Amino acid sequence: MREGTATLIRREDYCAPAFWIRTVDLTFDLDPAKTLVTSKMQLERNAAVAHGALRLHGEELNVLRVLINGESVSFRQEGHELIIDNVPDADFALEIRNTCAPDKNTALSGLYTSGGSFFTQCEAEGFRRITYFLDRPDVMAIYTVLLRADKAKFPVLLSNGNLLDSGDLDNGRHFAKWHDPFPKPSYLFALVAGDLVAREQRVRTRAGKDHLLQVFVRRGDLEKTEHAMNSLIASIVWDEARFGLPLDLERFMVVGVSDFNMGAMENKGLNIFNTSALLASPATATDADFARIESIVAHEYFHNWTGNRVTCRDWFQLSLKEGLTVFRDQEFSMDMAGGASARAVCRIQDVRALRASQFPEDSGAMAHPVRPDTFVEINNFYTPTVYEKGSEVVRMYQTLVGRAGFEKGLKLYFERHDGQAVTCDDFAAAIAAANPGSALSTRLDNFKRWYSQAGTPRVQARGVYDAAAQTYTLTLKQHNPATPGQEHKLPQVIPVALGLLSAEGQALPLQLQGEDQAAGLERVIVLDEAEQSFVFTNLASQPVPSLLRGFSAPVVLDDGLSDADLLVLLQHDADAFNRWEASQRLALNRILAAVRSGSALQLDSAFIEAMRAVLRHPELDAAFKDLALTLPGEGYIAEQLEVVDPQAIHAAVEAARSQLAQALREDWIEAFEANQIQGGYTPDPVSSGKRALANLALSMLVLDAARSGDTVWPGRAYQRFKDAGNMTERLGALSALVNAHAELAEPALARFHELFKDDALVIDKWFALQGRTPELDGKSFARVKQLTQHPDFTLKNPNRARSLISSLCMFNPAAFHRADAAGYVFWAEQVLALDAINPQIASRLARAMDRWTTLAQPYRSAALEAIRRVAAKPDLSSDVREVIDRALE
Ligand code: 0A1
Ligand code: ZN
Repeated sequence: MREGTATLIRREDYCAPAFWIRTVDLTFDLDPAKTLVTSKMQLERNAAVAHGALRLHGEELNVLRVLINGESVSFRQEGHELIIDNVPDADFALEIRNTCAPDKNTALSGLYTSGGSFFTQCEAEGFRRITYFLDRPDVMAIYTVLLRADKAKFPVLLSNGNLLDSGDLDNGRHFAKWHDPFPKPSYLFALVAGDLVAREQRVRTRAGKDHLLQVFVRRGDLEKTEHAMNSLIASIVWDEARFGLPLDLERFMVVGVSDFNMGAMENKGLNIFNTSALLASPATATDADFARIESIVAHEYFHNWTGNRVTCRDWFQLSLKEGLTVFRDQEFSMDMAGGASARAVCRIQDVRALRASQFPEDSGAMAHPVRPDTFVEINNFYTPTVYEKGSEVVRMYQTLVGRAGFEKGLKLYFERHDGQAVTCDDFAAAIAAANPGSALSTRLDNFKRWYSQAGTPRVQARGVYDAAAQTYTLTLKQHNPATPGQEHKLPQVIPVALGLLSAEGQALPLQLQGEDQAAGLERVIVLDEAEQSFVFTNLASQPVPSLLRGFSAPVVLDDGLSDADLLVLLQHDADAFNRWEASQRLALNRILAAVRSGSALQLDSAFIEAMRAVLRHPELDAAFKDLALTLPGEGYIAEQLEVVDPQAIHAAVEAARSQLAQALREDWIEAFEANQIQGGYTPDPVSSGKRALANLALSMLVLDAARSGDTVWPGRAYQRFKDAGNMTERLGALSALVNAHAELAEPALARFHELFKDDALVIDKWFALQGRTPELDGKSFARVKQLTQHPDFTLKNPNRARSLISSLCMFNPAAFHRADAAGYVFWAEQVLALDAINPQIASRLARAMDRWTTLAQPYRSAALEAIRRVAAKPDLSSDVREVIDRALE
């Protein structure tokens, strides 16, 4: 969509559609240059809505004919609408014939080609780029799809549902006819046509039904699909066991494509995946890739119920399906991880991701509620707020009604709404109705502010111990800072899971004033006013509070704890999340103090010894040690500051890393040696935790070598890089060399490229590593600029564009925010270049400037100039225009 047609869409303006489309018969004569689409629909006027014209959506289409009940009718085209004024009152048949140009579709929305095959992406509004339609999620129809194509070039023809028929046609063409028995919105339509091969597996579900599972990929990639297939089977088993939700189709297909805007898409029975979220082998994918694939395969599969069987009434309700489905995939990953410690590691990783991406969003120019009130371009709202914060909101329902209560609530939700397009309010009502009298149901209106108020609430906690009365009074206050368009916020419902520890680290029984006895060692208190006090009794000494355990609400907590308190928590807290949190707070306090005072960071021995104790701890898992010893990210540190100087933050973090590297050198050596894995590769949590810690240790040792002049560890890293039996260790060793700017980095990078030059996903890692290399004297930035000229680089492939450009602009603050503004100039150029190819990808890159108003000078003025340069381009896409306008508001 280009300028001039961009309008602000408001949630409060929702109107039911004037027509329903009950069935759609689509015929595709597939040709990359010009595909012919014939759509035969059965329509019915919505009796609840006044008479009016039929207005269909369409973009970049060439209409050939329009028939109603077999007769040609006159129609008008206005902007992106095709309008038919004279429509019968009774039900009628509408036939539209049009063409589209898949080969020219670089936006990757609608029908497009990639690697010589056809794919579709219809969420959110891509179907209107295929044919004219009421392309909105509350219009649900039953689809029958006939595909016709050249048999030699496109031997595999897929669409949603069940295969009815297939066979040969004249002129070397063939056909396949598919029927999906479930009514669905157009955003869940999909087709795939190409030269693909499949891994197949038959499974039997609890009800005794047999199903065929297929994972389609390009020839040569088949051996990289085993992990995805296993993940799919595990997802099917889990959803039946945990929520009683079975697979409802005879056939469930998954397809990989290398040009894709997002991770994957949940089209009914035909999920389409970015190959980066599907393909894995030990030699080419890291532990993190294996984990990501498992979670995305699960996510898309889980959408079959939360998204497809029950869908969204309108796009403002996006978090209804996304927040809930992220919650479900996070729960799945935790259950798959196994024991308490591995579950905690999953939780820590999820929270770290939330803080790195959603917290900045919530305090930046694009801040929006989980259920937004307005948008220009819905594609701009597939955000960490809608997804990850949305998942935290669903998690709070579970915390407030309990696990069993949440399962009951979900059951009622499906009983009430299966087959419907509904709202976040409907979801809240179902969970509350299934749990009358619960902590949720008694405060439902207040709880729903999580959907309507943007911003991350700040919670301040202060405790006062009264030795004479043996009471501890915990006072909690909440405040949600202003966000664009929302000056004043009301208090929200904040469940605070907590425990109290003695100074020696013992868990203390929790008895609130007025209670007859203690209610265990952990409990959830609910803050739902601006300020509340909770009095704990029967405490013989001043306790150390462990608050917000497991990150029980998506808030920023100021608990005012001293270093001594944090050290107690780090050593003794029964909640592994809060042990990790203590490690991060200890580090953060020191880094912030240095940045705020403008002085060089000097780590104290208390901190170093605490870190040493974690590293040497005989019982803690390697995965936990890795997370506790990894310093907070530079973006997260920036979030804590009112005025952000990215260079000062970078300098403090680098100083902390190099001092930790030096002070713990012997311990790093021991950790490295102790966490070697013999035997074959498996991506299980224990092995991947060990590899993560060994990689961290190696990076510290190579970093310290850069200081001391030692050549042994860079040499060992290079050797490990060469000999590694899996990508996690190979990339770990390569990163250690590259990030430390070691001399051996160059030959290692060259060798890596040579080894993997034919594997696009691995070459993406090669670009990303260089895009994210910590800055040293401008070298990292210069390298990225140079790499844009590399023969393997292209902006046309989203994975490749992200691997280099987003790595620099979004994940490498010290290389990006330069005093000479060259980073911002580069950003503006790339946003504009990308916008001409793929507005969705351009718009995501545009968001690198979301937080420009918090930058210190000279960055702030230079950033503004670059944003204005982009804004001055007359024909920006509405995607980029919305982001840029918001940045300038
Ligand atoms: N619904 C998918 C994500 C998705 C959204 C939009 C897309 O194109 C604009 C593609 C995929 C999911 O949550 O997995
Ligand atoms: Zn999703």
